Amino acid sequence: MKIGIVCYPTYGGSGVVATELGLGLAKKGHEVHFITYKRPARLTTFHSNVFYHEVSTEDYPLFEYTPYDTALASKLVDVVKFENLDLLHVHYAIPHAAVAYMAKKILLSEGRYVPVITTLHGTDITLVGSNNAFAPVVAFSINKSDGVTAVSESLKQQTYDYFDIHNDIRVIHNFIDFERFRKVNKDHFKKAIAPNGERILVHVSNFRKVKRVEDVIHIFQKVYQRIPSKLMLIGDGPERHNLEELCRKLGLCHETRFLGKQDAVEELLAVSDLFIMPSQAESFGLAALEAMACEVPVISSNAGGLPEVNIHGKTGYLSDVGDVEDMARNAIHILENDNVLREFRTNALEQARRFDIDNILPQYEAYYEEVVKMAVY
Ligand code: GMT
Repeated sequence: MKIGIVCYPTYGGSGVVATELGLGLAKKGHEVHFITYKRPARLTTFHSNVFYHEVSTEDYPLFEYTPYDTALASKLVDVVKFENLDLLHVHYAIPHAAVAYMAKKILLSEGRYVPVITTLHGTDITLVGSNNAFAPVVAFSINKSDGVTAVSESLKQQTYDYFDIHNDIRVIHNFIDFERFRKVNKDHFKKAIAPNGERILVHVSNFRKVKRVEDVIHIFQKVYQRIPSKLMLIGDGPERHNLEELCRKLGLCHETRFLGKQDAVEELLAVSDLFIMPSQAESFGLAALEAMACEVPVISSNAGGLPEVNIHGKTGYLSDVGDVEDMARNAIHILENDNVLREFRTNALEQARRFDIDNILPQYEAYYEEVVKMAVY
């Protein structure tokens, strides 16, 4: 198949999933065309059947805001026609689903039909999408998509709860590539970070308010009072300054490392003992799955789709959002005993295997076939 993928090119989860999906499809022989404003962060090497089409916008004195949506719609029309695409798969509803609908209508007016599949990722529904500024367009474009997928059962349900949706939503969970995410020996890293054999706790995110990274630091403080340990904070974002301040206030600077955005996050996960994800909202929690694939148990909130990934008492523990006492207690339980930690590590890997890319990718391929077949002109 010739597939056009529209996504945000950044390190965020939706862009990562879209890029890894595209690369996986290309490996299986499909021709994949990424259409976005910058080369996707995870598209780092050459693949013979992967193409990248950059959307460029024109600045004009009249525009206070550059009309990216219009430029993207025009690009989609151009690429679908020129590359003869069979399908457009857009990731993150805003603005991609609405823009794809516009492109589809333009193409239809020229006698060319292209089906559109929209994948909902989370904040496009739960935070941004449900905002009045976007809600009518989000609902409309979901209803007008030829196929809709959500990355968890929870997100599917929330979409039906927030909007008047009369389209079917297919759940296709996020996935993991075990060729990349697996526990490898990185003892030199471990020695550098925890020279006295301390336990290593880790958090990876975009440091937005929704991630509640301050809870990570409070949990770490309680763990540190009981068990010699270190904290690695990976990623960057708007809360970073406040978090650094908090570490200073709590006297945890020497035990905490802010590592910024990391490309080879799997190498740091490989030396970690516990992953912390106390999010306010989380449709799936891809970062937690990546940790589990590297045999790292997870302490998380029970928000959104997290219970579909992290199994309470088996791969880690779930607590109510904001209950740092409970999260710290559970973290200590896992970390203070080698045998317990070993068992949680094994379970985490076993659960992660359910989301192996080799199991999930065929679900997308089958869905593509289904949507293309039932296409209504
Ligand atoms: O987590 C973020 O803030 C980034 C966001 C995105 O859309 O880039 O992630 C969402 O999509 C990921 C991939 O499907 C999910 O694993 C994340 O759980 C989801 N984030 C939220 O729901 C907050």
